[in-house]
Amino acid sequence: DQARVARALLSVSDKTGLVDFARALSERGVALVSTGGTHRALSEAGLPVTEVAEITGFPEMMDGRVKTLHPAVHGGLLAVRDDPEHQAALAAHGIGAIDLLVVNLYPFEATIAKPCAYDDAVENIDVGGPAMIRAAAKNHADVAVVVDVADYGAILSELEAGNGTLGAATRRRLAQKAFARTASYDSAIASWLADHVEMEAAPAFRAFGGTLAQSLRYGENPHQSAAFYRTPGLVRPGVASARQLQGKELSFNNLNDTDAAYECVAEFDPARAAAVAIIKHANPCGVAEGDTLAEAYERALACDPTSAFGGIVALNRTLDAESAARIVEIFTEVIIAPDATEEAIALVATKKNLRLLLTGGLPDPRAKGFSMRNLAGGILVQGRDAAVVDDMTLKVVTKREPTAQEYADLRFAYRVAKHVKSNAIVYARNGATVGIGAGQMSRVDSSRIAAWKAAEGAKRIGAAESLAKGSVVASDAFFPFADGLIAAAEAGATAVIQPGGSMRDADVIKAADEAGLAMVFTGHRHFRH
Ligand code: 93A
Repeated sequence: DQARVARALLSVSDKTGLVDFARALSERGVALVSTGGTHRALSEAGLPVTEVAEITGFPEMMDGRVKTLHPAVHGGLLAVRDDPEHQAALAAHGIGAIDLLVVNLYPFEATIAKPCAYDDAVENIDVGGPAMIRAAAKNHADVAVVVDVADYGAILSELEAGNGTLGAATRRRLAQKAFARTASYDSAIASWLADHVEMEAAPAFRAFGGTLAQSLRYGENPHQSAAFYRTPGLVRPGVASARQLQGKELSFNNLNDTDAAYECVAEFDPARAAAVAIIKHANPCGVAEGDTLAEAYERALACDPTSAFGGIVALNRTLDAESAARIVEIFTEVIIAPDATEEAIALVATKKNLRLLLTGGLPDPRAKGFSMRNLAGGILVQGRDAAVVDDMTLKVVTKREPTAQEYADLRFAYRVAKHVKSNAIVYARNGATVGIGAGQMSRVDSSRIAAWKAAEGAKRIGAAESLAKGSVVASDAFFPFADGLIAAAEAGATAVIQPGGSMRDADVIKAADEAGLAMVFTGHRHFRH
């Protein structure tokens, strides 16, 4: 599937390697056509070259804004070689086919990289170049398009080897590169413009391919603009696919927190137990399992009822009347569940502002996917944290092995810890969190906060001992020193789950043995920043 290159159109801003490339083409017998500046460079080098104005019958006009935007150019690029009608049109209008297009665009990115006037940036938006690139790339069945100076050498070698022809695979690869180039060019323009307009939302993401789901009134704070985009080809059930049955419009923070809540509760297999996660500021303030959702909610709420006020409640089973009745008793922003009974829906309806989101299913915690966040001048992309404790081999490192109940609680606590901002420390007992320490810069501080929460919980219910007594503790990353672990033992934990892998693991294991703790290593860290 070779295509002969008889005629080439060259129109380049960056003239690096141009003359050598064009000379080699010319020596192969390829006829050359080019735009003003490119034409000048080639004729000065003594190469035979036709000016594009000669072909279009129009001079380049309006400061070069209109030079190649003409049927004589686009017809030559888009005509299908084995379509008789297309060939007849070429003949009827005296248009010559173009087999090779060589274009690099006005240097928009380089222009805005330096301080520049607004109008200079605008003038450096190439219109005719991308139009030609897209036309040639669309017609890659017949046409080759080169957008990168670095490809000149390879093209010449292939023409040499192919006796003046280029292969179909090469033309397709070049077309892919061409569309990638025009896409990144346009997103550079859109991002630059975003800095010059009051945006409803970041256009960079629009360029990435998201579809606008909701214009938000504001972002994390009222002075920030915001929007919510759906990822194309969405398959994960969750906030983005949810049906909102009632309540006020969701805000940026609601959406963010609801996502955190649902991803967290999705770690708990609904076939094993009912589970509820209550989230505040993207951190769980109580997670629990139970025989029923109402029981799970009660136990999750008990962990930290103060923080749960104004929180998001996520459930792993169909919301029933019993649990709905309990949830509406305190101020809650959002309820999210796979489904809800008619009775539950009616109960939630008594709270006009409370949002109820139904998703039809739980997201798979093992799903691959990716997550993104932006930083100044770029975007960080990573695979989801799809590691699940049930798939991990738990290595007992202490003299004592956890009991069956401790094992169950260790796994429970580790599932929660995955969804707590680092440094994360989670105390859990009988399938419910009793103290969560989140987002501290020091692990020992997170341990202290979690232990303090457990002690507060005991005071609240008039218990003599901290709720951490007889609990297990999970840490999202290894204990770098024995101190955090000793703090956990003092708080009353009897077993520990953590990734392991510290230089001082031996010290930490020794401290655990001395305190009579059972400890397991997972080999998987769950940082979440
Ligand atoms: O101003 S344009 O958008 N209008 C056009 O019709 C057009 N055709 C080619 N810019 C256009 N070009 C661009 O001119 C090419 O993409 C290339 O970057 C540049 C080459 O101009 P010259 O050959 O005059 O140096």
